Amino acid sequence: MSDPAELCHAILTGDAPKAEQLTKAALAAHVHPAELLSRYLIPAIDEVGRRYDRHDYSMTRLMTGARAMFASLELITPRAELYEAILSGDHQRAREVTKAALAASVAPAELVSVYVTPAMEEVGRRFECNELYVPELLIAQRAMKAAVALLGTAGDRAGRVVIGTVQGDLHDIGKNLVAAMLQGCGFEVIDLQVDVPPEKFVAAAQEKEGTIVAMSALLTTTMTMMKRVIDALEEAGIREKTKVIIGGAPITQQYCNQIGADGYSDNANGAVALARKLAGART
Ligand code: B12
Repeated sequence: MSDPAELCHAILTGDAPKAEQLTKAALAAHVHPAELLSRYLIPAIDEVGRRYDRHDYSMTRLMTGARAMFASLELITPRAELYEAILSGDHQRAREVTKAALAASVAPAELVSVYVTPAMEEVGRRFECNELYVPELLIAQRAMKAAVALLGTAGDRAGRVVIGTVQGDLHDIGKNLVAAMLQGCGFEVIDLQVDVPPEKFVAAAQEKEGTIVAMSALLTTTMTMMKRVIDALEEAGIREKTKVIIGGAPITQQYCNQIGADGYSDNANGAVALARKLAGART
């Protein structure tokens, strides 16, 4: 990755194509848009202004500096807005901004990992600190779903994943993020939603050989259902051909080993890496 600090230089020298290229590289490397804005774009354009005031820069150089800054800003703004739209539960805005980002060829996986997931993690954090309550949580989730619904799937399927929150458990924010991320990375995702009994996981896995079963659990009382699902896959005679990945706040690698699952991750990016590895996919 190029150093985002070079972005300052591109703006100071009025090199718009370079500013665009560096911004794209920084966003792809998950540098947060707010950081790009506050650490690079604003200081650079301030400096251009100062040089103009000191008569070091001509009006033409001021204008080319501004053009380079706008080339970068145009790439940053709509996506940063997605984070804000989800956080504030504005589902119409979330949809509009996602459409605009997709039209500008932003990769769906990048939208999910850099904007949607951090926004929902922040929602979860605020909920826990009583900074927001269940209605706001659900409204934010609706905004997230509005954005994710537009992402579709990439052309070639990287593999098939059946995902759900285990029986007795209604938490679905993390599960939805994992599903969205997998979908954004080209997997065919069958979402069984929440409170999913073992036989439903088995039936969905039986539909196609090589399916990955992905389970989410947020309660210590429901995480034991994961083992029940693995046993049910065994009983149905499809465990060998069915990979199992698990996650959720109380889950650990140790628990994964203990119940004989094939992989665990504590985040949505990790879920994709696991699924790719297990599907032997090259995406
Ligand atoms: C939001 C929330 C709720 C919401 C859920 C809304 C919804 N639609 O999901 C509501 C209000 C409904 C709720 C209800 C309850 N909740 Co609650 N809830 C939470 C809270 C605050 C945040 C969870 C969340 O969404 N986090 C944000 C997401 C992004 O993180 P995540 O789910 O962990 O997912 C990430 C990773 O874990 C991973 N991941 C997740 N799934 C998967 C799957 C795979 C395959 C992989 C690889 C990775 C992966 O990737 C995700 C993205 O990064 C947690 C506290 C916490 N910190 O976890 C409590 C918490 C989970 N809840 C708790 C409890 C007790 C309950 C209730 C029993 C409360 C009650 N008395 O009624 C009920 C249970 C209802 C039920 N039967 O399920 C406890 C659980 C305690 C325990 N150890 O069992 C917690 C930990 C709160 C606490 N500190 O006590 N809850």
